[in-house]
Amino acid sequence: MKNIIIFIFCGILLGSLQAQTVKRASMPLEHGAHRTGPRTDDAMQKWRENGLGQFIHWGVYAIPGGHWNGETYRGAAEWIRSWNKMPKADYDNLYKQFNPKSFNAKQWAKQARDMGARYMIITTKHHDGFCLWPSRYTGYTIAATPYGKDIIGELVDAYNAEGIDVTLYFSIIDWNHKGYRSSPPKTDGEKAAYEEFKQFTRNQLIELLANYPTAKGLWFDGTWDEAWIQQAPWVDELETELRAMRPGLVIGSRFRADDHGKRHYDSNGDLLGDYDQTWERNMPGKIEELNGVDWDCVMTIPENQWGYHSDWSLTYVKKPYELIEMIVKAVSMNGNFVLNFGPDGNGNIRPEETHIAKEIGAWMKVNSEAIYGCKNSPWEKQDWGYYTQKGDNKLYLTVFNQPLNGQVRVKVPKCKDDQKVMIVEKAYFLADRKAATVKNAGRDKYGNIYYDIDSPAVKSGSPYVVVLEIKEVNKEERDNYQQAII
Ligand code: JFZ
Repeated sequence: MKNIIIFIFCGILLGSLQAQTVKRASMPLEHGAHRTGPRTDDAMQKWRENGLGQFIHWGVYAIPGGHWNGETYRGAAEWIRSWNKMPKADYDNLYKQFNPKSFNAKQWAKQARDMGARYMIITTKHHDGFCLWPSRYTGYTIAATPYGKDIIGELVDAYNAEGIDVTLYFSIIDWNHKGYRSSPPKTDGEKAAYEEFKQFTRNQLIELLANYPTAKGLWFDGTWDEAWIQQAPWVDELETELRAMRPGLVIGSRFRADDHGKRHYDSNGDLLGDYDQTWERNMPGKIEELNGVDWDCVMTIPENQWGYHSDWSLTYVKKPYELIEMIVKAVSMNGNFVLNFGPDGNGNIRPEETHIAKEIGAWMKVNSEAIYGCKNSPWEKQDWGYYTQKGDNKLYLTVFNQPLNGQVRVKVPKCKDDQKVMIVEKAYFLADRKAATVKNAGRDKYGNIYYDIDSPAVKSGSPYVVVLEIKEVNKEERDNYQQAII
């Protein structure tokens, strides 16, 4: 089993590497991308402007929390059922104990809002098949637990009340359904069972959209099985049906394959779905790797734990500073950053996660203007940090690596119209809106202009933001502005 999992993960890894080196071709496809280029509608624009999201992995795996019978499972806690030291029957009976007494959807939602999350992705059903909503199509749901109440409903209401959009995570892999399989069905019996599984999957998805009319997106997972890949035409039809049910619905690239079994990007190199979903615990180095697509980065705080694992001492754990850098970096390359939380079996968010949420929130409170609604800037990245940009005129410099001489140097891009030059109309620190002094730092041998922003070292060591309001002006006008900024 362990080998199978390693094999699956290697396959997934290769799949995502492929997605990053897309070669464009042109061949007729029946089940390729339905669109080339990013979506332009309001719902997608809202998704794009979110910047920061929260992921929540919660299910019965939170009860063992990475341990069984005094032994520790070092893999991802939500995969503990696949561990040979945990009997399947024991796992499959955990739901009878699921009674998260401390669960408070409003508290989670408030914490997410205070962190600055604009959307939340919740595991409605992970690979084990356990449903956090009372599905009519299986008995293996929250309705059969001592808790009994609809957790997805509670979360959707609480998050929406805080102004946070909800996206429903749904695993196609379902270890609890008898018709589910990873390899393509061969015998008639297997085929019939798989057909039942497909109908079950469709029913559940329609049920989710019907039950939660405010849900903005579906985040699919577990779609790498050969059996599923071979269902491409049927999945394509299902995707169309779901989109028709919910106009504006946002679905990533991890749902269906194309005619030739290609995932994420079709055989012509066009993105399948609305955004690239390959950036799992990983980020592009440069925007050029992205082919102009929308994308999200989903990130764990420990190395690879999504569900609750009680022992984080077994793993490297990210610091708030690193996560803040990832948020800014993602937005600087037109992506959304989604940070995962794994609440425990009682419904508590662990103190380490609460601490991180608070630190990120404190930073976002001051600096979120550099995140929400921002996108990549054409200004060339420098080693002090990242540029993000709003519209054509507002540039945010988030400085992570404070220059020792206190001068944040920027390279001013040339204007397309060579009669024009780019000037800085206004410069200030986002934290206190105090003006920053901008000095002309001369030209290099290629004629590129540089400015230095006089930026006193920030004592807290916290990354800070300088705002530049920029404008293209005619060359002769430039001196007026230079006086203002020197
Ligand atoms: C999957 C799940 O197996 C995991 O438990 C978690 O829910 C995560 C969000 O999704 O794991 C993956 C899926 C895809 C890749 C890596 C791990 N990938 O593309 O590299």
